[in-house]
Amino acid sequence: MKDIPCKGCGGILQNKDEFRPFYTPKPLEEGEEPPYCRRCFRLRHYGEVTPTSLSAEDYRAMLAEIDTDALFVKVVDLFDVEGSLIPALTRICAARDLVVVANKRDLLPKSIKDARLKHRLNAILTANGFSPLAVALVSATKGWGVDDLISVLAEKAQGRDIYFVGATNTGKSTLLNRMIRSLVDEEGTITTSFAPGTTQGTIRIPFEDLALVDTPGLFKKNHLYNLLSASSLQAVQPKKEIKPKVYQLEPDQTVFLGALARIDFVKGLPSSFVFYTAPDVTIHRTKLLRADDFFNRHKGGDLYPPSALEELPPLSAHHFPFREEEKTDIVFPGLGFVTVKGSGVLRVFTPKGLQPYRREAII
Ligand SMILES: Nc1nc2c(ncn2[C@@H]2O[C@H](COP(=O)(O)OP(=O)(O)OP(=O)(O)O)[C@@H](O)[C@H]2O)c(=O)[nH]1
Ligand SMILES: [Mg+2]
Repeated sequence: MKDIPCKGCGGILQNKDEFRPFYTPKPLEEGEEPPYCRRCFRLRHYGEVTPTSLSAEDYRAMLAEIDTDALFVKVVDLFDVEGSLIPALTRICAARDLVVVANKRDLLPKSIKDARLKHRLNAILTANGFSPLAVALVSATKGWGVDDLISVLAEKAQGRDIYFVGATNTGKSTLLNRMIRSLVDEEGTITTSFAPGTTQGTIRIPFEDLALVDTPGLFKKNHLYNLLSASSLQAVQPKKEIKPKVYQLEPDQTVFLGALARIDFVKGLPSSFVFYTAPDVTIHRTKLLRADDFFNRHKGGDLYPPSALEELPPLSAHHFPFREEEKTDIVFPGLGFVTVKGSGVLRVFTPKGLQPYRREAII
């Protein structure tokens, strides 16, 4: 029998072994509408997540099969731009016609100008070795920019197949479902979820003279989702426009982002700090002198996430100087970022496996 992919995640369905991936209890008939695999079924009906992962080898094998002439659409997450670039994709994308889509525009404040965001994005893309034919800002969940994106893609594809690639959880499948809705006025059937690793194989959606193809995302190495439980992972992902929290900080003060990051203002002049994180992440200011004690007493409680039951690796320190002349972001991939204006030095603690980095402010 020919391989029948699950219409939710693209994994090849089987009905022999319920302990192996892509099991379905339903009979598999060629030519019939394929069922969902059990994992997609549970995800869609009960929000239950069964973790899976695609090995780097499987991923390379999948990419190797893609027609070299296809148009690539690389989807990045505006809440974690650099994290979702994935260096491994630079070389693959360099050889292709590429459009970059920056998704989740709805999470960043509406007050920021799109032109500013695009300008910063272009700078980041160039610095990372990407030279796309076009860059688009969209919100797949809200549908913002999706019709414009469709026109851009139609023009650049010229009848070639279009592959949606990128890091896991950037919203590739959500975007495709949204495009399907715009194009044929029907709900897309691809499974999406807050958990990384939702799409497991390629999903081809024929449209007119070409096909739109969803692909599994690549896992990010340095990322919070490698450390957290499902519920904490949900807590750190903002679902709607982030309301920035503004603090004026003095040297010798500390701010905690849950128990996932500790920012010590070790020296400098009083400066402004604007935090962009999900509302469920507690932001707590204290005196540097009291910080150790506070952390030990309140991690997993008042300092949430993680929950009290989750053991995280020990914290390690990173130092970031910042200067008056430029606004700087300290980014915690997956957790958010803080925009700093002023001058001084920060000492930042994060659990091993969550590597903070610094960039020129994106906002
Ligand atoms: N706020 C917001 N969330 C989005 C947007 N697009 C997708 N998401 C959310 O991001 C999460 C991941 O979406 P998916 O579409 O499953 O991501 P993916 O890139 O297909 O992920 P993989 O299949 O694991 O590679 C889900 O919780 C989506 O609801 C968006 O435009 N705005
Ligand atoms: Mg997907």
